[in-house]
Amino acid sequence: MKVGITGSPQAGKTTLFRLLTGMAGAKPGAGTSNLGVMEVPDERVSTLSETYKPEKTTYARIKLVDIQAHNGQEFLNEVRNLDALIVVLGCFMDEPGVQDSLDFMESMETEFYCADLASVEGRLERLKKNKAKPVNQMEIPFLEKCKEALDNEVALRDIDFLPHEMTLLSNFAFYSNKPVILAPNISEEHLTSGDYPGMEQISGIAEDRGYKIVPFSGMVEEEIESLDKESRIEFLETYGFTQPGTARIAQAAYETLGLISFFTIGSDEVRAWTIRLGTKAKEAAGKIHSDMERGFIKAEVVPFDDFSRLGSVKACRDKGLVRLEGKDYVVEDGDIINVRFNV
Ligand SMILES: Nc1nc2c(ncn2[C@@H]2O[C@H](COP(=O)(O)OP(=O)(O)OP(=O)(O)O)[C@@H](O)[C@H]2O)c(=O)[nH]1
Ligand SMILES: [Mg+2]
Repeated sequence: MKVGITGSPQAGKTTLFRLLTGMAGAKPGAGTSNLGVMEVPDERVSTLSETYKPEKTTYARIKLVDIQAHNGQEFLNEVRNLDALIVVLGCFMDEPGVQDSLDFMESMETEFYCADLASVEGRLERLKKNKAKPVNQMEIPFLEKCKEALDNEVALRDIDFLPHEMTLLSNFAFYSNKPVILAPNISEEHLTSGDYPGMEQISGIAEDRGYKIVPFSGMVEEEIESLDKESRIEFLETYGFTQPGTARIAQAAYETLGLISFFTIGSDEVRAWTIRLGTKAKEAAGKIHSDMERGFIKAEVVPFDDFSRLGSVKACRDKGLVRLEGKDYVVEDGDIINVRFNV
C-alpha cells in the first residue's frame, strides 16, 4: 500500500511528509519525489507495549510519497500506482494561497476524469474491434457505465457497481476511484477557533465527493515534534486535542484503504500487523510467517477491548475469554492473536 501527498505549490506537502515519516532530510523543493514510510499511531499498540515491555514495538506502516509534480502527465504517472491521496490545502495562507489550493483540487479532479475517460474509451474501442474473445465482451457494459459517469464528471468511486463489476474494476487503476483525504494546513490561531480560510468551500467539496477532512497545522506540529511525549500531549490539550493532526491523517489514510490491524504480543516484540478488512485467520497468519499459514492449526484470539478491561491476556484466559478460531475466522480490527501451527 502506498499513499501520495499532493497539493498546490507551497501548501505544506513536504512539511507533512517530514512529520509523518520523521525524515528530517526530506528535500523541500522541486526535483524527484521524496519516498518514505509512515507509522500509523495506535493507542492500543502503545498500551500493549506498556503492559508487556517488549524489546521492540512495531506499529503499522504505510509507504508514503511526497509527489513533486503538480499537473500533467508527469503528475498522472506519479499517481497511477498509488492506493490513496492526501491533498494538502494551504489554508494558513492568505486568500490567493487558499484559492490556489481550491484551483488545484478542481484541476486534479478534471485531470483524473479525463485520464480515466481516455482509458475507458481506448479499451472500449479495442474490445469492439476485437469481437473474437467473448469473455472480454462482458466488459463492454461495465465500461459504458464508467464512460457515462465520467462524461458527467462523476468519480468512479461514487458509482454503485454490481459485484461482478467490482471484480472488473479491480483490474483497472482508475484515478477517480482512488480514495482522497483532504488535509487543510491551518495556522495556529485557527486550531482553536474551529474555522479556517476556505473551510466552507472545502467542506462542500468533501461532502459532495465523500472525502474525509483532517485539518492539521504544519507549523505547530513541527514545534511539537521537538517536545517529549508528555509535554506534547500537554501542549495539544491547550488546543483541545488528544493527538496531533498528523496522527489523525495517518489513521484516516489507513482506514480509507480498508486496512485493519491485528496484534501479536511477546517479550521480544509487540506488533501491529496490517490486513485488509475481511481477511481470514489462515491468511492473516501468513503475514507473520509463511510457515504459520502452511501449518495453521488454530488461532487463539482475544479482542483488544477485553484485554483492556481485564489488563492481561492471562486474566482473559482465566475468564474464558480467549477464543480458539479456525482457518476461516474473519479477523477483526484489534484482535490479539497467537497462532498455533505445526510444520
Ligand atoms: N506559517 C506557516 N507556514 C508553513 C506551514 N506549513 C508550511 N509552511 C511553510 O511554507 C513553506 C512551504 O512548505 P513546504 O512543506 O515545503 O511546502 P510544499 O507544499 O512541499 O512546497 P513545494 O514542494 O515547493 O510545492 C515552508 O517555508 C514552510 O515552512 C504552516 O502551517 N504555517
Ligand atoms: Mg515540497
